[in-house]
Amino acid sequence: MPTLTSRRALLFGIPALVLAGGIVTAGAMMRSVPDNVDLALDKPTAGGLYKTAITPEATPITVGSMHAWTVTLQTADGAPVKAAKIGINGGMPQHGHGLPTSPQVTKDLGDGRYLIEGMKFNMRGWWTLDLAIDGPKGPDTVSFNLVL
Ligand SMILES: [Cu+2]
Repeated sequence: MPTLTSRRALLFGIPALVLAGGIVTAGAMMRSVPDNVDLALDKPTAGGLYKTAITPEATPITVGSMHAWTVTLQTADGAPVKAAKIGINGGMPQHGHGLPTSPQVTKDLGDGRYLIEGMKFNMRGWWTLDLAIDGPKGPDTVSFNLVL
């Protein structure tokens, strides 16, 4: 997935930029992201009930702009999960704050795909995007990491 490559480049590029600049500004705001953060945008849920994937409507994701994502849900054996309920939460683990907006599923796109609208990331750094899924196999959760 090309977006993964560019995110990796960004992840390792930030410390280099800070060094090149010669100045570390704003202390905690520039805290570096741990090297072992899993940036995969597709993964199984914590309890293994579903396979999930999230796709931004456009890349790169720009800080401060309202945008949409598509969530794809499948059962563990690959069948589309229809009529699921998805709760969305998230925030910045290193800053102790949540999302600045309250994104929601606004459309069932069919075939286990759901449109999430109202997403906004208002600063650079490490974000998590947490989904609480309630589907035919039961409730499960998944957490994605993004580095902007
Ligand atoms: Cu923050």
